[in-house]
Amino acid sequence: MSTDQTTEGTEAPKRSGFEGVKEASRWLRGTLAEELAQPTDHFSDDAKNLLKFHGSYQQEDRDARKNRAKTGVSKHYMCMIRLKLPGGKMNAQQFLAMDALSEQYGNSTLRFTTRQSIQFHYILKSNLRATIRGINDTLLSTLGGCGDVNRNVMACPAPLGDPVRKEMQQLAGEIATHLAPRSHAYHDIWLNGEHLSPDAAQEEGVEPIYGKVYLPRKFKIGLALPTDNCIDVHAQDLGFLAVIENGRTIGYNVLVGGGMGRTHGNANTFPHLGQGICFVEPNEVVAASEAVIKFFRDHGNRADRKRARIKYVVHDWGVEKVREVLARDYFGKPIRLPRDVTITDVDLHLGWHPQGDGKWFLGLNVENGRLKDEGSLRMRAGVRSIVQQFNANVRLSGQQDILLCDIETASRGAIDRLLSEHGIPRPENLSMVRKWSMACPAIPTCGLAISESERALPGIVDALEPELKELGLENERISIRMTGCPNGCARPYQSEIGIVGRSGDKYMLFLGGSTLGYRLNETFQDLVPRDKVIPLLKKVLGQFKECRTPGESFGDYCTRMGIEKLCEIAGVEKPKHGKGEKGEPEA
Ligand code: SRM
Ligand code: SF4
Repeated sequence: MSTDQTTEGTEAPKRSGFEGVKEASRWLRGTLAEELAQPTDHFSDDAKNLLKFHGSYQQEDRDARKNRAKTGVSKHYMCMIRLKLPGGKMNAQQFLAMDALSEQYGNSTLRFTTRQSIQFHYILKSNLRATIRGINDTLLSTLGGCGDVNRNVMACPAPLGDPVRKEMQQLAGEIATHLAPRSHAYHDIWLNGEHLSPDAAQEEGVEPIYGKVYLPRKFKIGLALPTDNCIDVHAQDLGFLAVIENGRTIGYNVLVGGGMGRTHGNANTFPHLGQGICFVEPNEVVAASEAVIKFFRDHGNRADRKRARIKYVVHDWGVEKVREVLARDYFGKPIRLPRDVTITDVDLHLGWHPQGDGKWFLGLNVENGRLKDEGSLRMRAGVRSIVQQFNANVRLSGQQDILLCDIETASRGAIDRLLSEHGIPRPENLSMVRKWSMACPAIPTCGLAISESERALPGIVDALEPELKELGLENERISIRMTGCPNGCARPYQSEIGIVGRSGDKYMLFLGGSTLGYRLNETFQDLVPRDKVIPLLKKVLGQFKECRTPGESFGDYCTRMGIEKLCEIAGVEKPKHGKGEKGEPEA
């Protein structure tokens, strides 16, 4: 036990207020239906929190806030809607329907997320039901997109037809179905009692996996290959890392306890990498998911939502105890230890690739996941044309990009021309650093944002590109991830350069992660004004160029040097680690 807030104790601490709201919600109903029927522009606090389980967040247009406040007008309320899209997979018709819905009810953009899903922004409360119905009309769903349940299940999206990926993609769907909430509330509220699946038709009142109070907090699952960790398996609450022999998956190492979120100034919150607990065979994956979820349901912290993720149970108990309790109480049989597996690569899946079935897929970089038309870059219109004309099925990656799939060889030329007509750059013409960058939405939609992110990172990359070129580092794979607050939605604590909103236009800089996702970075500097980020990085990159060992990556170099030395190189003071600001717990 290393912190003062252990996840077990003799006397149960008082449950957080939201636990009572969930329990009294009549299986996620609360007052949602009544409030939807009222001609108001926003929900009450309790309804707002239950709304998350249905895949939507109530937000406020933060750009409009100042002017509205000046003129005495109240907040501009609106909703974000998040799909549940296992493995990021949808067909051409579904994609086109999402695109049309964003035009009809949203802000004419689609936001591809870091978990292979889609978010709609700027949906008015009065349009919420119509949008969710529209989504369900295409047989997609938002149920469990957010809330204290299992979230979108990730799996490598590449449609390569190899048995390893095929199985992972299928398992992603099976896990998602198995762990979906069974309450009828979603169908009753949004679809007027229509039942889409046999699961939904089960007896009311039965949540056999979650129980009445659902989980203590969100829960995230992902499956990855050691040769292509494009979903950041160590960031998942529950990660399955394939163990492959002779081109086939013989089983999966089960990693438990990954997560990024931390709170500035709170040492009891920190990012944490998933730890190897056991090995399971492919046919045990769904049962193992249920077992770990139930373990979390019973042992997660229900008193303090800031410390409620499964990573804190793993950290506080240690791997041995988690393994023992899981085996005894949840697997009901002895656990096999994880195998030796090393992650060796990550593929962004950009550019043209043969699928292995005579067809092709084209991976396109969507900067920070925002599919929009802006100036001469008409990415949204271009993607829509390709999907429409060539019936391209769609997959989204965990790096916020889009894969257009199942394309005939004969169509490639016409598609390349469409890219040019819409000003869409070929991935091979984009800089490495832009391809390996990600930012979260932050301002104006995210209520938790302290600083800009999605709107700031393109400018930072613009400034970094010429510096890297001057240093001859333009072909180096350097991942840069930015978030508007420490919650870590773009997984910044795993990247080689992490930029995290700290206070207005000032950021914390982190260095030393790995593009492969198995190492956390460390705080390099705190409270860095946005315009000082590049000058600071430039000094370190210059030394990297001079002093790296052959083939050494920027992240490995920073780790080898250590933060103290990097600060010396940059001519700045070593950061004083405030509580929880080191990227690792202090205790
Ligand atoms: Fe996230 C909350 C956006 C992936 C950690 N996240 C939020 C909210 C809903 C803000 C809120 O609670 O009011 C953000 C909505 C912003 C907006 O305007 O749209 C938000 N998170 C996102 C997305 C859209 C970022 C993106 O750039 O794509 C991602 C949606 C994923 C999806 O499709 O399901 C997203 N969020 C993540 C990830 C990455 C991942 O899961 O691989 C993380 C880090 C991993 C983890 O969970 O620890 C992440 N989001 C958080 C946290 C911190 C949780 C914690 O344990 O402390 C919050 C805050 C919270 O839950 O209280 C949060
Ligand atoms: Fe919002 Fe923070 Fe997540 Fe960015 S990291 S979307 S600012 S919660």
